[in-house]
Amino acid sequence: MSVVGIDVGYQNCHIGVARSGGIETITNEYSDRCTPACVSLASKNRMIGNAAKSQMTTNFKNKVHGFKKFHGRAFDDPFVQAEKPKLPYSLHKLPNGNAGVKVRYLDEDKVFTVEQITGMLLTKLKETSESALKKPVVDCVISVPSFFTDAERRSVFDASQIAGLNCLRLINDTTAVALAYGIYKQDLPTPEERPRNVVFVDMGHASFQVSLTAFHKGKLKVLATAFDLHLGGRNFDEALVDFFCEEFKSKYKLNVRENPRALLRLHQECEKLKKLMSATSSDLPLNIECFMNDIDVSSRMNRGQFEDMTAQYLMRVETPLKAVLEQSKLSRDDVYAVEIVGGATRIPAVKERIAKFFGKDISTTLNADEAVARGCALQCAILSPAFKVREFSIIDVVPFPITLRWKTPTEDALGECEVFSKNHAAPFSKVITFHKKEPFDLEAFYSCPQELPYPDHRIGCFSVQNVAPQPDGESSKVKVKVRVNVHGIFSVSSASLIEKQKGEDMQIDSEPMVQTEGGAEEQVLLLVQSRKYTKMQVDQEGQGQGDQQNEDNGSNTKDWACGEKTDAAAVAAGGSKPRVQVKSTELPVVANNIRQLDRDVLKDFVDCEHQMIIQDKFVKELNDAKNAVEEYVYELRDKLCGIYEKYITLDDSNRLTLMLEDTENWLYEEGEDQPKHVYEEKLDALKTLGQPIQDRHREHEDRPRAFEELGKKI
Ligand code: ATP
Ligand code: K
Ligand code: MG
Repeated sequence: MSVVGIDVGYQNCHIGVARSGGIETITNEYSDRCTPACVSLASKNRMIGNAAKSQMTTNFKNKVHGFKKFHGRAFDDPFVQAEKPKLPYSLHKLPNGNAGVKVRYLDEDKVFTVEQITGMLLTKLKETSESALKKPVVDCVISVPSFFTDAERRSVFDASQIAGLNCLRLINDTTAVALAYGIYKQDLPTPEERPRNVVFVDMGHASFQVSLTAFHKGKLKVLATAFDLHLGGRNFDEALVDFFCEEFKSKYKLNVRENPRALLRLHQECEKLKKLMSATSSDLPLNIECFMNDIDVSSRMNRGQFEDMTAQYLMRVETPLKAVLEQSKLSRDDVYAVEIVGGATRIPAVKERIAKFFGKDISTTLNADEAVARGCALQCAILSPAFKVREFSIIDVVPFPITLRWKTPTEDALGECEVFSKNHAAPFSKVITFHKKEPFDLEAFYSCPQELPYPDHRIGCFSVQNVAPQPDGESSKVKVKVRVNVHGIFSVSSASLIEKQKGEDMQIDSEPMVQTEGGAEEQVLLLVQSRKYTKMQVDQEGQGQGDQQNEDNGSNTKDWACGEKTDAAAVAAGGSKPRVQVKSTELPVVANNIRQLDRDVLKDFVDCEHQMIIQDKFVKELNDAKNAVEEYVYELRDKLCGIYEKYITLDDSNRLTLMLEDTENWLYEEGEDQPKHVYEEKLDALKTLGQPIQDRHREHEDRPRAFEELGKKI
C-alpha cells in the first residue's frame, strides 16, 4: 500500500512519500522536486510537467497551465471570463455549461474538461511516485485550497479518479502545513494547558491562504481560515509584465500584448527578475534577445521600484491576517508563532507586512515549497494501515456556513435550518429528525452568498424517498444524516425511518424536539455525532465513511444547530435515557443538481485517460527505439576514430563509417517516422558490426587487469 501526498499547486506540484525512514519529497525524471502544473497536447502524444513547461513558448496554444481555479466553474463564471483573455490556449463552453479547454491533440480538435487536464497532471505525478517507490501507487492524499467550495472539491476528487488514484482525503493546504508543523513537535501543551496557537500563511502563485490553528499534544484544531482568492506570485509577475509592456511600447515601438509568444517570454523573464529581487535590493538588468521583430530589448529594475508598483497587492496582505484573529477572537499576543510557506512569501515586502502585522519575527521552520506535500503524505500515512504513525488528530473547519431548506406540508412556507455554521468542526455528521408522511426534498446551499468565493451558492438537492405515514395515519419519524466529509464535501449521507415496535411505548417521542420556524408540523432535532477518522475506511466512491457515535459526551453538547440548546445531547450520546426499542429502515436518498461530472461521463474519462496513457507509452517506446539508433551511431563513430581505432582495419573502419553516415541520413529522411521494430532491426544490424570491435577492445583492456589479479593471488 502506497503512502503518497500530492500538493497540486496552481504553478508547482510536489510529492511527499512515506518511506521507512520517514517522509520525504521525491524528485521526478529531471531530478526536480517540483513538477510544473503544465500539460501539453501534441500530434502524437502528451507532455506533462517539466517537458511541457520547457517548451512553453512553442506550440503554446496547446499548452495548458493555470487551470487549477477552473475546477467546478462554469464557462460563464465571471472569474473564468476574466482569465480567458490572458490565456494562450482557448476555453470552450461544455454542454453542461462548464469551462473546457480546447486544444489540438492527435491532429484533431479536442475539448477536455478541467477534471481531465488535472487528471493528466495527476497521472504524471502518479507515475513519478511509482518510479520513486518502485511499486504501484493508488492511495494518496491531495491538497486543495481551504476556500474551495463543494463543486471545486468534487471536481478535484473526480480528477483523482480519472488518474486512477484513490484519494483518501482532500486536505486543505494550510491544514497539511499545520500537520507537517505539529506532528514532530515534542513540546506541545498538554490537554489541561492553554493551546499553542500558530498562524500559517501560504502565498502561492495564485492565492493567499491563512489559518489559525490551535495545537495540543497529539492534536490540532483549525480555529479559522481566511484568504485572498486572487493574491499570489502571479500578481507580482503581472505588475512587472505591465510595466515592461508599456516601457517597450515607448522605447522600441513594440506592441508586446499582440504577440503571445513574446508575452510568454516576457512573463518568464519577469518571474526570474522578481525572484532575483528577493535576493538583492540593487539594480538588476532585464535583457531579452530577439524579443520581437528581431529587436533585442533591455531595461533595469530594482526592489524599491518593484515595491512601489506592487503597493496595491502588498496592501492586501493584512486583511486575511486580521480576519483569522477576529474569527477566532484571539489577539496578536495569543499567537505563539507565524509560520510562512509558499513561494511568494519569499518576497521581502510580503514577509515584512506579515511580521509588522503580528509585531513579531516570522518563522520559516518549514520548507516553503514542500511543506504542503509533506503534510499530505503525513495524513496519508496516518490513514494508511501500512504505516505506524504517531496518533495525531486533525479537526478542520467548515469555511462557509451551510443551510438546509425544505417545503412544509402547507407548501407555501419553507423550513430552513443552518446545519453547519462558519468554522464548525469538520469532518462532522449530524442527525436531523423530521416528521413526514411522504417523500421530501432537502435543498442544501451556502448560507452567505456574499462571502462565498464562488458565484453559485447552491450545493444540491437531496430527495429522501419511500417515506409513508405510520399505520395509524400519523407522520413517520425520519432521521436524516448530514455530513461534511473528510474531503470537506457536504452531503445528505443517509436517511432512516424510525418505527414503533409492537407493544413498545414509543419512548423516543419524549425526546426534546427543536421547533423550527418553517412549519407547524415540522420538528427538527439535531443530534451530534463526531468522527474518528484515524480509523477511516473508504467506500467505493472514495468518500470517507466510518462515522461513529460520539464517545466524548462533554465536548460536543454545544453543537446544536439553529442555536437551540436542549438536553437531547444526552440521548445523542447514548447517555442517561433508557434505550428504546425501535425499528429503523434505511431510506434511499437521491442527490440531484449536484455540481459534479455525470457519473457515466466520469467513467468514460477514466477509459479515455487510460487510452492516452497507452498512446503516450507507445510513443515513448517508439522514440526510445529511434533514439537508441541515433545514440549508437554517434557513439560508434566517435570511438572508431578513438579507442576502437586499433581494433579494426582501416578498410572495415571506412566501410562502417560510411554505413553510420547512411544511417544518420536515413534517420532524418525516411527513417524519421517508422514503426518501432524497424529501429530495433536497424540497431541490431549496426550492433552485429560494432559488437566484435567492442569485444576485441574489452578483451584487450581486461588482459592487464587479469594479470594484475593473477599477480595478487601469486
Ligand atoms: P497556489 O498555492 O496558489 O496554488 P503554487 O503552490 O503553485 O500556487 P508556490 O509554488 O507556492 O505556488 O509558489 C509559486 C510562486 O512563488 C510563483 O509566483 C513564484 O514566482 C514565486 N516565488 C518562488 N520563489 C520566489 C522568490 N525567491 N521570490 C519571489 N517569488 C518567488
Ligand atoms: K505548490
Ligand atoms: Mg500552493
